[in-house]
Amino acid sequence: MSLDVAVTTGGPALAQERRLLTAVPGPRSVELLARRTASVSAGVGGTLPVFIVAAGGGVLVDVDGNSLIDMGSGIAVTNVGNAAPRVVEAVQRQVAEFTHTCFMVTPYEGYVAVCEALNALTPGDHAKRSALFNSGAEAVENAVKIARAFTRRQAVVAFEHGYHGRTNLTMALTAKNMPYKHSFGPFAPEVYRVPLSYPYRDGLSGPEAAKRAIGRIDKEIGAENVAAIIIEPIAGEGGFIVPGEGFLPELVEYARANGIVFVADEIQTGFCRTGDWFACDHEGVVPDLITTAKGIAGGLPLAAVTGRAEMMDSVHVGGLGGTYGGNPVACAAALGAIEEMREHDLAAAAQRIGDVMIPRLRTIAERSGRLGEVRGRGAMVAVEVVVPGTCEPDAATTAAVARACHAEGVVVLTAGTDGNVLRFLPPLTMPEHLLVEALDIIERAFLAQ
Ligand code: PLZ
Repeated sequence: MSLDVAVTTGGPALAQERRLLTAVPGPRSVELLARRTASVSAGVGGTLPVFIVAAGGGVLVDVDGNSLIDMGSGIAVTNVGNAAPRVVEAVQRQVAEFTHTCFMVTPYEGYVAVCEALNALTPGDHAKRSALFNSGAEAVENAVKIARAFTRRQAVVAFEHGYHGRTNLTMALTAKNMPYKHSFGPFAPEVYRVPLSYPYRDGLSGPEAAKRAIGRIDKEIGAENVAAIIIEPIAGEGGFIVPGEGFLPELVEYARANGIVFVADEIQTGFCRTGDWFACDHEGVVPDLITTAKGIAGGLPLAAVTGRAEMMDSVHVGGLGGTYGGNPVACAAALGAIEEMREHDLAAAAQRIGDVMIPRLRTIAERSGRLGEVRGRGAMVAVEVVVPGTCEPDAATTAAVARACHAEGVVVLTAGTDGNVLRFLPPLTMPEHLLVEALDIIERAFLAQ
C-alpha cells in the first residue's frame, strides 16, 4: 500500500511526531476494517481500528499516513521500542541461518543463552533453571505444572483482579468474567481466589491485607494442600493495582514456611517496565518461580518459566516442552532486546517516564475531580476513574476519554475489573516531547467530560 507520507522502514528512525492527515480511522483503515469484519472472527476484540504499517520510538504509523503516539506498546510488549535495531538485526541474521529445528529434537545455542540470561537477571542469586514457551498463558500453565510436580499438591491460590491468560487453566486463574471467561466454562478445578491488597479500595496496609488473604487460605483450603500461590506483583489487566508495601513479602514468608511454591507472574511487569528489571526487585521479593513473556523479545512471541533449580528439575524428563517453545528467531530477538535494555538503561528510562507522568496526572486529577487515584511504578501508570466526589467506578467516562484520545491520535488502553482504569504503557524509548503531548491530550479529554 503506498502512502502519502514516505515510510520506508520502522524503528527509531521514524519521524517522532504526532501527525493526523485524516480522521482516525482514515479511509484506508476503514476499507481494511471491512475486510477484517468479513474474514476475522468477531470474537477477536479490537481497541482501535487503525491498521499499522510501521512503528518505532514512540509512534505507530497507519495506512493513511497518520502517526499516532503509542501509549500501549502492544500491551507492554515493545518495551525496547518497535523494530528496535538490535532486535531487527538479530532476527534478520537468525532467520537467514535457520528458522526452526524444535529444541527438543536438535537444540541450538540461542535457547540456552536466553535461559542463562533469565537465570542471571531474575531476582535471587540461588541456582536457577528456565524453560521457554510461546505465550504468557503457556508459561503460567507450565509454572503450575512444575509447582504441582514438585509439591505433589494440587491447589493453586490466585487473587481477586488477577489476570493470567485465556487458556482453560489460566481462565480459571483469571478473576474477571467479561470478556475473558463468559460462556467458556467449565474451568480447571483446584483454583481458589483470595482478596488482593488494594489500598485505594480496602484501606488496609500491606501486612493487614496479607493477613486477610492468608486467613482465607488457611481456613478455606489448608496450607498443606496448596501447591502454588500465583500473583502479579502489580495487577495488570486488573487495573495496575499496586499492593500495599509488605503484602508480597508476607505472602512469600507464608509460602516458604508452608512448602508452597510462590510464583510471580511478571508477564506484564517484567523487563524494565516498572523501573527495575522486574517488579519484585522493588521490595526485594524473591519468587520461587517467575513467569515472563511480552517485553522479553521485543515483539516476537516468547515466554519463560524461571525458577529454583530443584523445582524446575523435579519434573520428569520430557514433561515440559512444545513444538515451538523457544523458537530460534524469538530467542535471537530476546537476546537483542536484552542488549537494548542494558545498553540504553531502559529501567532508568522507565523511571523517568513515571517521573514525568505521575505528577502531571496528579495535576489533572486536581483539575478534573474524576481521577480517584493516580498510581503505578515506572512506565506502568494508570488512573482510576470515578464519579466525582465518590469512589464509584465510572467505566463510561473511562471509555469516553479513551475514545477522545484515540481520535486525537493517542493510543491508550483501558483496564480494571470495573473497566474504569485508563492505563499507560509507553515504549521505554518514548521521546519526552511526545509523552508531554500525550499528557496534554489526556488532560483535554478529561476536562471535556
Ligand atoms: N499474565 C500478567 O498480563 C497478558 C492480555 C490481553 P499471553 N495480558 C494481556 C488480552 O486481552 O488477551 C498476560 C498478563 C499476565 C499472563 C498473560 C497472558 O499472556 O501472552 O496473552 O498469553
